[in-house]
Amino acid sequence: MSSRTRFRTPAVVLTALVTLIIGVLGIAPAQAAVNTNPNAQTWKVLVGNQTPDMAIQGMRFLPGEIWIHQTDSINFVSNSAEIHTVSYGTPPLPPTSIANLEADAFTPVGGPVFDPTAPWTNSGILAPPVPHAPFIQSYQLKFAAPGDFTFYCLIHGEMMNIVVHVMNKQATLPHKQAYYDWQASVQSGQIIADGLALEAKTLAKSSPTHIFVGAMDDQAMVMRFMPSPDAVRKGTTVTFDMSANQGVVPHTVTFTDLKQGGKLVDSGVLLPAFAGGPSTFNVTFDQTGIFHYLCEFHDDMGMVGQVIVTP
Ligand SMILES: [Cu+2]
Repeated sequence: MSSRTRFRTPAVVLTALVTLIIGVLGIAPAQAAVNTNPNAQTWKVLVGNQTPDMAIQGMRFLPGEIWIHQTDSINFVSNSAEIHTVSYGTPPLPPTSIANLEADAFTPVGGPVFDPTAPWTNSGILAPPVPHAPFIQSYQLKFAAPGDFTFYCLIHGEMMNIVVHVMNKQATLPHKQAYYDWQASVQSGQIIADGLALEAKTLAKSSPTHIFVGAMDDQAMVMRFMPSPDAVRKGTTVTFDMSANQGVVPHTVTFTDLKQGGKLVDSGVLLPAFAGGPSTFNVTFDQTGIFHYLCEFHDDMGMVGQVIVTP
């Protein structure tokens, strides 16, 4: 929780106060105040994006490349329900197990000023507020020295990266914030279109006995069971399949009202085969009814399904 407090700098409040005081005193917008600290700009970068129903999750920093002055700050703002980090240094690879995820991604490392000589800088988990979870909604980092630095998301790997070009104070920057905002909205649309195409492609490959558990390419994830709802005859075996995920993501198939052998049917954690699996889960429906299941990691994004079993 300390990280959450630490990165919530009072800069915005101070700026508001200064504006208010200037307003009260009737002083013209003070150039002098600007000149005393000409590089105190805070840039905004969105982390991830999503459709309103959360089915499509984008895995990009928006923008993915930014030019700032030294002593500027970047405020990385969570923009999706999927969790992300802002990370620099080693370990450079996405975690392949839940244990690694907790050890590396969840632990904030570093102070409010970026230190490129430190072995490892990490924001902790950026996500919407979740009760009792140590998630942060934004992460502000100040850049003291010039250089080119590539940050990435520890959860989604080096493909989700942002290159930060920190220029000296005299350099002319190529873009203003408005340009990055425009670029972010264009790219956000492209990522969502890609995710929707991936969902359609995955659905086209599916069948009543072959349900895909999510899908993922290099920039978008589909947080859905495809197809759902599904309908089969009693006695049918249905395979739940992780193979549409080209990146590491855990899902579960957890039934809430289908018991077999006295227990609710539950796949446990599924992973894509290249990440060690298990990547498939078979269920033989031996009773008629409507059975509901969910992914324990992503049900809050609407990753729930149902199977209708007829005689
Ligand atoms: Cu899931």
